[in-house]
Parts: sequence; structure tokens; C-alpha cells
Amino acid sequence: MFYLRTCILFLFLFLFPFCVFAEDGSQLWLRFPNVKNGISTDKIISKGKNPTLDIAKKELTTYWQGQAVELRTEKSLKNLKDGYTIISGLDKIIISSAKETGLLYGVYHILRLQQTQSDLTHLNITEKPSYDVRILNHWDNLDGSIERGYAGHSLWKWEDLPGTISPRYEAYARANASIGINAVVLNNVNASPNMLKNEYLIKVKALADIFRPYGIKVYLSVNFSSPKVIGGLENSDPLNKKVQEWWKQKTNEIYKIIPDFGGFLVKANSEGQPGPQDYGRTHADGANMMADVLKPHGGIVMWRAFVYSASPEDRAKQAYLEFLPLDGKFRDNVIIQIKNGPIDFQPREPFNPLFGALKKTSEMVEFQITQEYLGFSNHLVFLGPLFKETLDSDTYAYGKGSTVSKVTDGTLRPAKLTAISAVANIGDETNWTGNHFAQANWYAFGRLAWNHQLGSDQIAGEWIKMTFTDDKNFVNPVKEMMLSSRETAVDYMMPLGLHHIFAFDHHYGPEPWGNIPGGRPDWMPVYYHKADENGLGFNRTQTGSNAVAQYFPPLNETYGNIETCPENLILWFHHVPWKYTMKDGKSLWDELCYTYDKGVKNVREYQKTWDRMEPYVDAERFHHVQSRLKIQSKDAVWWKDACLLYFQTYSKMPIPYDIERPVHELEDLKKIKLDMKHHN
Ligand code: BDP
Repeated sequence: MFYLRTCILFLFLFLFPFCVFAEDGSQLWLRFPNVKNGISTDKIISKGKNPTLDIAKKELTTYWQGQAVELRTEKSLKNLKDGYTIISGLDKIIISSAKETGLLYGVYHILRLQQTQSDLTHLNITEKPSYDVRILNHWDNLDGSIERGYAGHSLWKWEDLPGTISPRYEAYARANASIGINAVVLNNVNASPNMLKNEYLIKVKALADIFRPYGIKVYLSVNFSSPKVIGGLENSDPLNKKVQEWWKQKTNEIYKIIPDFGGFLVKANSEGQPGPQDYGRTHADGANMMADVLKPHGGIVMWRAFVYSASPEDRAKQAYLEFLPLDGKFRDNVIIQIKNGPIDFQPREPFNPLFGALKKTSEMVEFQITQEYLGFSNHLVFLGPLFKETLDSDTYAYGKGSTVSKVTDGTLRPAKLTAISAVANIGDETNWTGNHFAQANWYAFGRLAWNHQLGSDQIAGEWIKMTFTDDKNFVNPVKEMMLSSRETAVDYMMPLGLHHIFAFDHHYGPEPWGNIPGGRPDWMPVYYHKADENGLGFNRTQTGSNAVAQYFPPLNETYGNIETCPENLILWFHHVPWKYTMKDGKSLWDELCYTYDKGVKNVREYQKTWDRMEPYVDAERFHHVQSRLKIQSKDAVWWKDACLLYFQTYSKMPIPYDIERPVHELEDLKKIKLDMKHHN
């Protein structure tokens, strides 16, 4: 009996805490591992009652261990939007904001300072967000699948809503609020018209109600053909009065159900989606029709510039060619949502030349957090440096210093509303993102959307300390690994400006030989790398497609001249002879070999680094990451062998002897067909 009781006591005392704090990644960066409780309620000074304030207070009483905190709403701080100030008083910290949401953000700020062991004395902080709308785009379908999702099924359980509310909805909202994300598109840009049916709007309302206290507004992707498909109209022509009326009624209905609804995201006339061009109308006709009905409610239209057709024109040029003539024709509540690069979320692209080119139209960046082209959730790739690279790129649109961030955040071209978006990597897996390290990409997007001046180094550091430990023996090597990981992925996948040479359809793994007879040329890798016996790369200079002309001077010259083109983009802009001498004196072919090899070697180093981290990490996450790194390592070799052996059939040059020899046969690699159909 005694024995039994001891056992039960043992189980309770020792195992219970582990059950409660299972290190399964579900707590993201909000773990607060050493905090038992926060301050008592009498140490929180605040007037008024409001659900957002209640959350802020609860976070403080659960996790904040410092001084008393005063939460002040100050109308005079309106210019900070939903930003805030944090000031150390004599015996308390004062957080002030014009909005309750700002106070909540301020609370997360001090919690972050606490968890990252930052100095908490003499605080004098002023934070103003870089963008007004900081939005995640979920590519979630109504059947629970996620387009390009690698972390399980959709978080939104449409069948159970609105009756059953998963606790993860609130956990999701809280995670977003903790990094300043204040908006979400719930459904796939390849949108089902059914999304707008009343039965779904009621489900959307249930989510909006949960998100609201966390400062998050809900938006929807809409299918341009909705009036015809679910409204029973003859067509969906934006100039048809009945169509306009349909959208008006539908929009009114939405706002009746969700009074603070954010607006629509639209993928039109792109990859088979319907759009205004089906009726001989322009993108502006389509976008404005929606903007007009949203306007009275304060809603916006995010109209995507990701458009291209199977035309002979270089795909990299098409969005610019379509949208430039429409500059100034859009309503002021339309924002053109532009992917960071001109093709499609590749490991490295130059920035999209539309940034800064539209002078009278609002523009916003679209990033992809989900790693469609970066090894899914198997590869450890920290995207902070990729996001920064685009945001810091100088477009020269208004002279030197016209970075993508400054042409989109209202600095150089005042905009009524500024926004930034990214395709989410979140699913219903316990750790949210499949790979524990992929959580860092969600985190990084949120932090940069809030403040695009932050460095990747700082963001990675914060995330590591909050997610794992602040032990510098862990933080330093892991940070180094994260910061180099994007370049490493570029190196073993598509170095020197190579792009779009991955496997067809699912996009996992290499397929540089890809060239399906009768298939759309612009979906084939050979269209993009143009390997032949002379060399490699896409000639986008004046003697080629002249895509360089879409960039402002001096960039058009810099990119257009093989001598001045940055080498990390050289094959994007030039068809380069195999024996061309690169800056380090190597031939292009040798450079390619060494770069692929470097990529592989770095992943092997990451494995070693991670194994050395075992003492600092819980076993659960340690083994999970370890197993993913093994996959990444194998994949890196696969990429290297596939690309080098294939390109070698053109270069006819030897692989330098001091790099690892291929371990595969090209013919075997060509036979690999992964069963990973993606659902459209
Ligand atoms: C491509 C994806 C496709 C998306 C499309 C888009 O492969 O699944 O629908 O982007 O952004 O990269 O619309």
C-alpha cells in the first residue's frame, strides 16, 4: 500500500509537470519555462475594462515577474497608431498607447525583454509599427487541406465551427499578437466560391470573435466568379450592374455578421483563376468594383500582381507589363500585393521590379513563410535574411535609398494604408509548423512587419532565447546556424541566380532536366536555366528578354552588365559561358561545383552543431530537429548530384577533384517520382 502511494506520489510530483510542460513545441516562443507566476493583480494599474486589456493583465499576472505595471490609454499617442511607449517610472513601468491593442503589444514587449534577459531598468521605448496591416495569408481549403502546407491539416475546423471551438484558435491569436500580427486571410487564394456562402460566414464570425480581443481582423480570399457560381448570375463581369449589386449585397451581409471585417484578397486571371479579363475588363475594373462596395465599411482590397500567362514573353516581366499601364487607376482602398520576386518565391530572386514602379498605386509585399521551394518543413532554413534582403533592396525609384521597405511603408510615397503579407506555414500539427525551426519564420515575419529595421541577428537571438534557452553555449552556435541557413539552402539548391529547377507540381527536390513534352514551357525548369553547350542562365539583358529594363537606373545597367551583375544573381540575368571567369578566378563551372559542395558541407556542419546542443535541449525537440537535419543532409546531396551531373552533360567539364564525388547516377535520379501530389 505504502509502495503504491509512493508510486502515485512519484508519478504526480515528477511526471505531471512534464505532462503539463511537454516540450512538443506547442507553446512556441511563449514558453516562459522558469516562470511560476507573475505579479499580483494589485500591481497592475489600469482604468477601464475591455477584453484586450483583460488579456494584457492576464499575461502579466501569469508571466511578468518585475515591477508593477501601469497600462494607460493615451489619446495623444494616436500618431503611434497601434504602437506604444514603455517608460520606467520610480516604482513601476508605464505602458501607454492610444489603443488597447497597443497596450497588449507593450506587455508582450516587456515579457520578451524579461525572457531574453534584457536590461529592464531605465526603459524609454517608443514603438511605431512599420506597416498598418501585418497580415498572414493562409492557403487553407474548405476541405481541411492546405495548399503548400507542410504542418498537417488546416487549423480551421470548418465542419465543427461555429459550434465547437478549438482551443488552438485562441492560442493562434495570442501567438500572432505577441509579435504584432494583426490580420489574417483565412482561406486559399485559389478560393472556393463557397467561402462566401452564409453558412461559412457564420463560421468565419466565430473565428473573428476569438481573434478580435487580440487585435486581429479577419479577411477572406474571394473567387472572382462568385456572383455566377453561388449567386446564380449569368456572368461575373465587373461592369455588369447585377454583378456589382451582388457584391454590394454580399459585402453588406458580411459586415452585418462581422462588423470589423478587413476586406478581400484576390487572385484573378492567374494560373487558371477567373478574373475581369475573362470579360475583356482590366484588373483595375475588377479591383475597383470590390473596393467601391467595401469602402463604406472601411474595408480594403488586396489585389495580387502574381499574374502570368503562357505567352512567349519572359515570365519575369509579365506582372510589370500588366500592371504598369494601370498605375493610378485603382481606388485608394486597393493595395497591389506583389510577391517579393518577379517569378515565384524562389530561394533567391532579385526584388520584383514593380516595387517603386507604381507611383500612384499602393503596393504591399507578399512573402512566403511556408517553405514550398525551400525543402518543406524538412529543411532548416531561417527566412529572416531572405525577408530582409527584399525589404532592404534599393529600387532607386525615388533616387538612392528607395528601398522596398520605404516604397511600401508610406515613407517615400504617402499611402492611406500600408500593409505587408506572408503565406503562413501553420497547420494543425502540435508544433504548428512541422519543423520546430520553422516557427522562427513565422516569428521573423511578425517582427519585421512590425519593424523592418530589425536585423535578422536580433530576431534569431530573441527567438532562440524564448523558444529554447538563453544559455550562450546554445544561443551562439544555433544562431550562427540559423543565420547562414538560407544561404546554405540557396547553395545546395539554386546558387548563382538559378531558379525554378525543382520537381514538377509538388516542388520538392531537384529536376533541372524537367521538360514535359507539350507542357507549359514556363512551368519547365529548362525554360529557366537554359543550359546548353555554351553555358548556363537566362539572358535577361538587352540582347535577351530585356527584363533588366524594368529596373530603375542604375540597376538596369548593373544587372545588365555581366561584369557588374552581383554574382549571386548572375544566372538570373545572364547566359554565362561555362568557362567564364568569376570574381574569385574560378570558371563558372567550377564555381557552380564548389557552391553546391559548400551547401552540402554546411548542412553536415549543422548536424554536428545540433548534436553538440543535446545537453541544452529537451530530448523531444532535440531528436525531432536531429531527424529533420538528416533528411536535409541527404536532400542536399541529392540536389548537388542531380544538378551537377545534369549540367555536366552540357559543360562537359570535370567536377573538381577536391570536392565530394557524386554518390548517385543521373539516370537513377531522373527516375525519382515522389508521391506528393499537391491539391489545388
Ligand atoms: C505558387 C504555388 C501555387 C500558388 C501560387 C500563388 O505553387 O500553389 O497557388 O503560387 O501564389 O508558388 O497563387
